[in-house]
Amino acid sequence: MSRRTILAACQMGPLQRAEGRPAAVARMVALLEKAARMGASVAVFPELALTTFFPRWFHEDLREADHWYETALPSNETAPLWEAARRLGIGFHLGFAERTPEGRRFNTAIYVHPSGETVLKYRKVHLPGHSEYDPIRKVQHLEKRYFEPGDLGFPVVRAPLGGPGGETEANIGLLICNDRRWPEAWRVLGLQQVELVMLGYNTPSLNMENRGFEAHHLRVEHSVLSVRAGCYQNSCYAVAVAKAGTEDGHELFGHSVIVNPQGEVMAQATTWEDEVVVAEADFTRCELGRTTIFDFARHRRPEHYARIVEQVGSVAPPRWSPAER
Ligand code: CDV
Repeated sequence: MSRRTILAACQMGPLQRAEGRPAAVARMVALLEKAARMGASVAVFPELALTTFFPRWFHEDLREADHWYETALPSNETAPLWEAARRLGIGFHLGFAERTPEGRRFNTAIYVHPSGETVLKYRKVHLPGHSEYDPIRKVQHLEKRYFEPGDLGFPVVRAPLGGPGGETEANIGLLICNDRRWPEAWRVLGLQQVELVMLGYNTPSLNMENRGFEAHHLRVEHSVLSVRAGCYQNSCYAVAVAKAGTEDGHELFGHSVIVNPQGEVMAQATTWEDEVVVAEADFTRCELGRTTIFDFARHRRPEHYARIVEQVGSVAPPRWSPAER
């Protein structure tokens, strides 16, 4: 069985608040068609790909925000995406806001096999931002208001990708946006021999917290740095995909990347618009790191990692003082 396949990052340009799902889905179908023409077996779309990045808008009453969420997929409006995947024989990753029948709200991603079946579901664990209106911020980031932390952990599954022949399998894991900055999330995937991490993001090009200066170019640098480190330290590929451009006056950066298990950027988007970039993965390349420098079974020392799971915030260290004479 071949272990080679072509991965596609399907970056999306901005979606304005007034735009509906049909406009987003039509653009996604066009991106999927382009990815298929470029030989891809799997296409990765951004976080919350079906709407504008709505957590920048404050709703006092949560029910006013209900229209941003999906209650079932595929729906009538999103069905063309599933139909296109089946027609093209390509798998896809989709980020969306999920409202469950019990009324719970999650920032969710799924990997869908070309047959239309959902193979893997993940709910974002690391929710950035705040839950109440914050007058200090120029732009709100209300993910903690609109979502609860994911309750599915970080699952990995071995599953077929699509593409010509559809024969390539990979150990697949998902992260969402802010998760990419947390080494704990990558390591939990790495401990399950993940080979392909798919993740989408919506990241403002400026730090809006106004609690200190962050140089603008470092916003992109920190995103790419996090994905490269995650791939290298866990011997996996990643496709990290932006929703980019200016949404109702608010900039999100692009720079979607495909990264290999050595932590090298294999392909990078160059616009802040709808754009497809592809790179060939050879999953046998995940074995080098996994069997040498990051052979976890031989080298990890979990007896010294207790703080990672027992402690949440950092604590100040004891102060050294000179020995008494
Ligand atoms: N959607 C996100 O999770 N965005 C965060 C921003 C707020 C820093 C990110 O980590 O990119």
